[in-house]
Amino acid sequence: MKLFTNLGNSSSLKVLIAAKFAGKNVDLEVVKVDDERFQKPRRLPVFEVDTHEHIFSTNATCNFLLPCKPELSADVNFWFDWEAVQLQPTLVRCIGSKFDNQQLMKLFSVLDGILEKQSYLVKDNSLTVCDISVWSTVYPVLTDAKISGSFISKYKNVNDWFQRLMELPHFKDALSVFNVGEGVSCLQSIASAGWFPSITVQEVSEKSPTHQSSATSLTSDVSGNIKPATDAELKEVKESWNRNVPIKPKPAVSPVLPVAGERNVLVTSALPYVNNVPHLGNIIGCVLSADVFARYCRLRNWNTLYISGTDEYGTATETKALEEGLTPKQICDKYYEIHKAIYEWFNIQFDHFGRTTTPQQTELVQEFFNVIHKNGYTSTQKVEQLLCENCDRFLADRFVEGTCPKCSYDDARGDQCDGCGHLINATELIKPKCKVCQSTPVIRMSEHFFIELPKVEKEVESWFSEICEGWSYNAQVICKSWLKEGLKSRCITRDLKWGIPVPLPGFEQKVFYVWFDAPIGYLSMTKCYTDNWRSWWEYDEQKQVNLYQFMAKDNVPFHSIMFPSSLIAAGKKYNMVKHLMATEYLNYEDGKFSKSRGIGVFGTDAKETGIPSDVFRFYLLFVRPESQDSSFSWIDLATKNNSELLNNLGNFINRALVFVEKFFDSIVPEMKMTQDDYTLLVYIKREVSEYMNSLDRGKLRDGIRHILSVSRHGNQYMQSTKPWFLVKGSQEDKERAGTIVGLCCNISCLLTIMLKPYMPQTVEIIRQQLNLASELYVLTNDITMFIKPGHKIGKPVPLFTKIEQSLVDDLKKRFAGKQQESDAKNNKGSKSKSKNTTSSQKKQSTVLNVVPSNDLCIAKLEEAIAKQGNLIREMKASGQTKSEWQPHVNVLLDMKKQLEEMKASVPSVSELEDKIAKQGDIVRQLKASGVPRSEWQPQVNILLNLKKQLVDAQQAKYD
Ligand code: B3M
Ligand code: B3M
Ligand code: ZN
Repeated sequence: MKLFTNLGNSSSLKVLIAAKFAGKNVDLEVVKVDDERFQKPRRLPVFEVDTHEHIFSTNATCNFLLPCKPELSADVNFWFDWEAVQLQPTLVRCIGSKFDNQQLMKLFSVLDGILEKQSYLVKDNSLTVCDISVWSTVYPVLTDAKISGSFISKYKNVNDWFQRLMELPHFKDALSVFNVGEGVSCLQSIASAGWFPSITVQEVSEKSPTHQSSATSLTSDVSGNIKPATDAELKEVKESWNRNVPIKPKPAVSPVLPVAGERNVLVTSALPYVNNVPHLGNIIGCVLSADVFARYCRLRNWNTLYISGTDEYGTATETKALEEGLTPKQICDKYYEIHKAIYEWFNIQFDHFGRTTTPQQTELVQEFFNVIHKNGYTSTQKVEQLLCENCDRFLADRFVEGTCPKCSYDDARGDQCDGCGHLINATELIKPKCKVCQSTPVIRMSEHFFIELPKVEKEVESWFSEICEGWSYNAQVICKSWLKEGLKSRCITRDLKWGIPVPLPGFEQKVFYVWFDAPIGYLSMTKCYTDNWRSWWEYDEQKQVNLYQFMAKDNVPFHSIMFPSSLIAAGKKYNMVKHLMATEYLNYEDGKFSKSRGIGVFGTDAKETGIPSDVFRFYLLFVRPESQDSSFSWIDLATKNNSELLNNLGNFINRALVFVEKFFDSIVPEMKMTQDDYTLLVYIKREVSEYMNSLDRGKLRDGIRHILSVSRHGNQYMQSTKPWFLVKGSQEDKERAGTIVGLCCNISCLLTIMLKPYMPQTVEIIRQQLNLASELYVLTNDITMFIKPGHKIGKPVPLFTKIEQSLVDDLKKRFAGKQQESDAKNNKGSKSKSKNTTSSQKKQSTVLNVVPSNDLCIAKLEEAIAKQGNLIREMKASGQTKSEWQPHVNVLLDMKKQLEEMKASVPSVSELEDKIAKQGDIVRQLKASGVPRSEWQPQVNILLNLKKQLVDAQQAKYD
């Protein structure tokens, strides 16, 4: 018997200690992690039994070397599972971050509680093999000079037990045979050897009320133990396994149309603005989430239509066109293709991906406006605006510059002065100039259309209260806050060129505000897809349509208030949004995605990383900011890939198929199911039900966790039944092995079906390996035999590749920001002669780059901006030339951009609600303690300020 391990891998201690106790001789060979012999799958330690069979699970090895008394085996197995599924993965996830996180604390408290009552983990009060396992796993933490202190003081019982065992001769012997060193670097060795088992479902604690039916309720009790299978459950799976046949999906039709008496689902994703390359946060916020959901609907055999496209009109497009020296139309054409290519790479399966710059859109928008106008839901008002007679256009704020009325800075923009920071009104600028042609604009009154939201308020309110239950929690909160404030009339026209013309005499020069036209894009794009588009959008008692709209939360007011108002004002009964699914924001590493600073991964970059799009899809869905902000991190992506995809899911499927290939000539063997096998099916069926429950409610990230739980059950089943031993045994044993692997093939097929919404390319690969027809099967709540004995499978090949630390380091660097480049750009205009300026500039920017974005950071940045403004004023006052102060102005502009971006990321609603609750407590306590007003008033001010921020956060960026 021999143990292969890499250096410092403390998981190997388990095996060595168990061997010492068992008095068995185990040879040790220390190998490199990339040793050829241990790449399929890549993991260490590996235990080689005399028969040249390998055992990958260290717990299984321990059990093999030192079996426990049968009456203790249930308890011992509990701890083995706890160690492998909870403790070990949690620890590995702490690498590179904090060890005092909640999850780990929870686990240590459990351990401490047990060891307070008894001297060893199992009640029997003698050392068992699971003590050895857990001891080895906590070893890196409790021997770490830096972190053990806080653990020892908090978990005294754990530490006492740990030290007591450490003194035992067998423990000492093992440590002297294999010196792993001390501290958390051992965890690094474990992680680098690919051996970190999977993560539990329980890690997500969600706050929103719709989440209270927690992901684990059906499958496990409060402490995470699996609930035993009931007789009723067993009976049910037995019947469906033996009797039911899997259902084929209905053939794809085009165009898809709603059918009377069937479930019809219309899915939309917010229409991405055409003038930018979307980043991963944008992608998960809309098109990818909607895609996963639409794929799920198709998997259920529902009539599903998924519509999206680019949002192309508005000032932002005009600005971009000026920037790139192209026409707005050229910009749209160029970026439409960029968007399309990105979504193709991500395998977003739209039924139609359209654009808002189509004749169909113009016609529909004008028609809508005419009806709304005719029905009396509009009004007009005159507003003052700057007109450039030379360019023949009204100037949006960002198209004007001039001298600031406050500080006389002469490069002020129409909305804000970069010299003093004051917000200004474009019409107040001294010597205003058209940014395009430099001529002086004149002030003109311009008449605009408003939509009279107060007139539809009651209807919106009653509609909302009827259907809001199916909305994501944040969407409900945002919509409620708008209704509470009361709806006001909103301007729906603009003095722009790039938009849909207002079809009324006297308004020929005006276009519709982009947010008035964009949502109508959903309808016009459907119209481009089918002439029968009305059957999707107009209410029909017989053909009910469920409309699901996916978006980031800043789009909620437009979809929950503005667009429904337009539809109501248009008088016909339309299918209005039934499920508004809004995400929070995705951050990049510790900060925000930022185009201007080149931070983060943008759609076009993803391809270049060499990581398959399915892995991006999987990870983005895994961290989908469903009820709070979350972040994309490379190390986390690598960990999830290596532990969940490779070691859990991929490993299970690959083992099952390789086994059929190797021992059964690639023919799925006969299955003689036992009670144990049906019990496994009960556990799996529960996960399938929960998966469907989650996805029905748009909880896409929970869905993934249930898939991973299925393969985890599969792995545990294989691990405990050990077909690799059985297949070498008696005829009966061999038959048993056949049943086990036949069942595992069927579970692999089920997993493939469940994966369909998430990882389409991987599904295709597994399907070929299973040698099944391309349409696979529909997902139902029944566990059926998908693959019958006698079926010949294809060639199994590993599904996933390990992502190495070196790639992580590389990618982290690559997307950390192109500060240098942007510095170079800033300097371009100024031909700076002084090297000094450049380097101080660089320093400043780098410093700002690393400050995390939070309140403190905003304050600091504001301070820095004020300083920078003073510096520039001084330079100008002392008569320095433009080429001298221009670089500093560039820095100032850069800082302001950062500030804007930071402010745009105001804390999330839930964060603010927490803060407000805490601040309220402070105020109440102060008042109750009888201190004078001068002492509590400042705290009250903070509270009021927080409340204001809350309103802002809910309504941020909507104008
Ligand atoms: N283009 C905003 C965005 O991409 C906007 C959505 C329109 S949906 C009708 O965030
Ligand atoms: N953000 C526009 C405005 O008041 C506002 C509402 C959109 S109306 C569809 O100028
Ligand atoms: Zn002009």
